Amino acid sequence: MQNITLKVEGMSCNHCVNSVEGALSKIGAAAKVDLGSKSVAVTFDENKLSVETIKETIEDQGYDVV
Ligand SMILES: [Cu+2]
Repeated sequence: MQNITLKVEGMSCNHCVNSVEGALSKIGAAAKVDLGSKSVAVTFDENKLSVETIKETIEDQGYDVV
């Protein structure tokens, strides 16, 4: 398993948290959003998912990975 922390712009409330965490959960990644630091900690299996896929999944929800 691999752990990464991404900076994400645009998340402002619990709806955003649920959108990001839910979308990542659907592709098999465990995510924890921290609104205070505008970051998302993601744990995933690097044999099944790439960082690029995770970034795209977050951006598909309407947020910007910076
Ligand atoms: Cu929101």
